Amino acid sequence: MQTEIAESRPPAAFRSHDPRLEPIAAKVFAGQRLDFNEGLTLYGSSDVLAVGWLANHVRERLHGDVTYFNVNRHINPTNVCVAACKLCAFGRKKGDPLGYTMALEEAWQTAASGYSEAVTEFHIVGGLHPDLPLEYFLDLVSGLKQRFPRVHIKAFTMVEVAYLARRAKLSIEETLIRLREAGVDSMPGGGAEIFSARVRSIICDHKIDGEEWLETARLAHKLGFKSNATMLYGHIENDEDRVDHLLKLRAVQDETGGFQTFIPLAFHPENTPLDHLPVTTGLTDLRQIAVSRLLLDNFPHIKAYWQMLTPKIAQIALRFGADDLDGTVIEEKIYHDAGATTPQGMTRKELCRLITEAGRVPVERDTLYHAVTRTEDSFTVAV
Ligand code: V47
Repeated sequence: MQTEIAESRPPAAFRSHDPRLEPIAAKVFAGQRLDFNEGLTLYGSSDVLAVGWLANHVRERLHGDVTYFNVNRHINPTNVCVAACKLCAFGRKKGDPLGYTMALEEAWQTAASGYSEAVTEFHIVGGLHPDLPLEYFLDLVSGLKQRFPRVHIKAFTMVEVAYLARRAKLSIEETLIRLREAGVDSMPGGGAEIFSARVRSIICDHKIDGEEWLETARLAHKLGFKSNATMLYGHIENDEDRVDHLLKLRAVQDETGGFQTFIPLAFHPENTPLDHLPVTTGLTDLRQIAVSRLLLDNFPHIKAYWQMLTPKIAQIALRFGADDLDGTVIEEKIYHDAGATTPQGMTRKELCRLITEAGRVPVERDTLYHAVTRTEDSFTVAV
């Protein structure tokens, strides 16, 4: 899936005060795959702008100025969770007064609130509830499909799928098939965190391990689902853990081609047991976007999730390798419980302004990256 490139020498515009970037630049211009040590060099280089320049080169080779966004709505049906991940400020134990679980009718009403004909995607994730059976989630999804037949349902992380399968005593494949029959169209990228067993055992030891996350994604892709992938960074991981994570995703993508978008997620420590850790800085976030673009040569898209990065950093990320800003979101809970101060949603107009002022061309997409064309009161999707 790597791109075919004719050039083999860095264009004259590439300049860096870090000589270690020169052989990497030559490989990037020749369309060659970067290896583990080169990944470490990109993380360790003092020349973040040159790393960003290279990532921008790849981004423009793939997408020109086109920058994607969508009109979506997040739905989090429950925050009750059997896991007690140190990274998380969202989950609550059963019986906690701050725990909530939506009745189905309530979840459908949530989907409808703030809904307009413009919404093309519901993004649904939640806690690992100890009592809700698979049928609750099947009914939730099929009820949404009945009420909003044109809306794409991107639902349940690999962690949730594996948990639902275990509780229902079904295989992962059988669970995925049941979810698809109910109306799930694709899967979001959450729950991947960082695959390193050492780090995972500290920040999310109740979750499936990295190999299981990757295997669940593999099975989903083999059944024809598209999905995204994430990486949580900026906590206790090191550069080796980050490169390892990215190369493991790249290897699965070589096998399946099922990942659409990679979304690096900066850790927000507030209200988590890790609240003594500092928040990531702007340059760390931008470097992470850039290294992701450079190492994940077989991922079509890199998303700068504005809710997490802030709109200002997400806009700059469009010049550091990102080609997607995510969407209108409408109501975000996971980051806001962890102290995010960004707005909970953004309008199409605001997203387009961020993109245009970055010198890029906004293209509204559906979840599968088909362009959406709108007239005053309807939209069509170019398939
Ligand atoms: O899985 C949880 C992360 C993820 C915190 O697929 C935290 O299009 C930072 O996956 N600080 C959920 N991160 C969000 C997610 C996502 C977001 C946008 C788009 C897509 C997509 C997926 O958020 C979780 C976890 O990795 N998370 N708590 C925290 N305190």
